[in-house]
Amino acid sequence: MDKFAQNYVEHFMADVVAKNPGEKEFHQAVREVVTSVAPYLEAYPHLLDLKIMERIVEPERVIMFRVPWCDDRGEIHVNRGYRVQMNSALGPYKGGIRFHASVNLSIMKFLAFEQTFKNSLTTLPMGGGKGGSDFSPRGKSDAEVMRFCQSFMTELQRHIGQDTDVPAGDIGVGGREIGFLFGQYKRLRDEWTGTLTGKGLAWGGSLLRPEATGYGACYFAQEMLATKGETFEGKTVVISGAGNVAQYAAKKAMSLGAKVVTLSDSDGYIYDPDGLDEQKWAFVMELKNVRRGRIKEYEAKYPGAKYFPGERPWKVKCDIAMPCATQNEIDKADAEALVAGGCMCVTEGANMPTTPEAIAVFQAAKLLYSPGKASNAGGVATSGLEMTQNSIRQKWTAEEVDSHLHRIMSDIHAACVKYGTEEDGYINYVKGANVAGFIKVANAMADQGLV
Ligand code: NDP
Ligand code: 2IT
Repeated sequence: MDKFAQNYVEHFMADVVAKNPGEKEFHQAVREVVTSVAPYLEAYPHLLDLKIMERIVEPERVIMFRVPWCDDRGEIHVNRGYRVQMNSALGPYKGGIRFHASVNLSIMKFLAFEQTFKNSLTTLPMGGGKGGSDFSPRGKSDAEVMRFCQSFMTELQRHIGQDTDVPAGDIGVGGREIGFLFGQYKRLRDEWTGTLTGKGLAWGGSLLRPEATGYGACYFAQEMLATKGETFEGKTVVISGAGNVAQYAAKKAMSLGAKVVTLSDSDGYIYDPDGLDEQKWAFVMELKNVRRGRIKEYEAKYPGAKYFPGERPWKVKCDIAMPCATQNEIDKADAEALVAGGCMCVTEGANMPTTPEAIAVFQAAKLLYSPGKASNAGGVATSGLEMTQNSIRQKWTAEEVDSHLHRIMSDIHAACVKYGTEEDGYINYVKGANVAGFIKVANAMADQGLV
């Protein structure tokens, strides 16, 4: 980076930090993007004059609201709900809803900010947004989750709509929660529209939406590997998480001939040296999605596997790592362990799972490394396809959706190569994704005047 870009980033970040005190995840996400785009801004100074960067980090609207609900014993609880409507330059706000005890404004803003560039990369007409609550579905009954979702939607419904803001799932929000949220939305608004995505197949959902994030991440990894003449065949894959993204990343990696040896949750990870197979995968699906159990139960069922409480899987030797749990789950020491273990490719299924120090380790070692906003975009892209199907009141086949998903992931890869290839030929996917995602949003904002 030249002197101008360096100065620009430091001044810009000083303002962002002063204006958004304590929002460390948001600062982290903004710093990464502004570092990537500063040289581009220097080359196109009209974007500096238009203060595009200053506008892009300021959400168009932040909604925070009380969510009171009653548990099965009659005790009253109060959680906080959020919707960050970040940027609508390219389309209606679009992005998931996260229910997790750790949710706060910083996490909502970082996710909405990332979503803006991710959605731009998909090439579909979607702006960026994110929502959620510090409600933890863990240990709650179905009835409690339903009452919470109904209370949450009772406020949220006045801020969303099929042409305004279209939420979907994220951590802690899957098919069950989308069902409860959609039911309450429909009841209050008396309209049947595609205002939420990730819906059930019988009531407006798209085939392959549940699979899309994990499958898309594998399609993206295939493109990355192909730049080195490699494939998934015979590779050992380490995956974190055991939720929606991890489940389908594992399934696709297996079907492409890889051996998936780990899964995890926030309590620990399992290592299965023989790798998952179809039967073990079906056990995980039932464990997580029906019984809502913990991944440690895998060890009791398959004694060849070992459970490591309180640890993350990154010390396990592998060829490919796919973090699919949460933000900042790979730190510098984890990254060093992966590099030392011979890992050649890190493809993010989660949002911002790798700390900046860990990214520096991967890039210094010239690993194939892709940021979530590029490699996990298959989920929101397929949400975009669900919106299209809802609008034209049609349903596409799985093959049709899959071919769109394949093309979109491959186009995102091509955009990363175009904007991220460095002089020595190394593909800097962080820079590529940030610049490619930014250009469209910035130009749209420039075209649309001072709003
Ligand atoms: P799920 O709720 O289905 O699964 C989340 C998994 O990650 C669980 O195994 C969970 O374990 C684990 N996890 C959650 N929080 C933490 C934490 N603080 N520390 C360690 N492990 C944790 O969520 P998804 O699979 O949908 O989402 C996973 C990631 O992928 C998130 O970063 C999300 O933003 C991202 N993503 C999701 C998309 C989607 O379509 N669903 C699209 C694009 C990105 P536990 O049960 O212990 O909490
Ligand atoms: O982070 C993400 O891209 C998601 N959670 C999916 C969002 C969506 O609208 O499908």
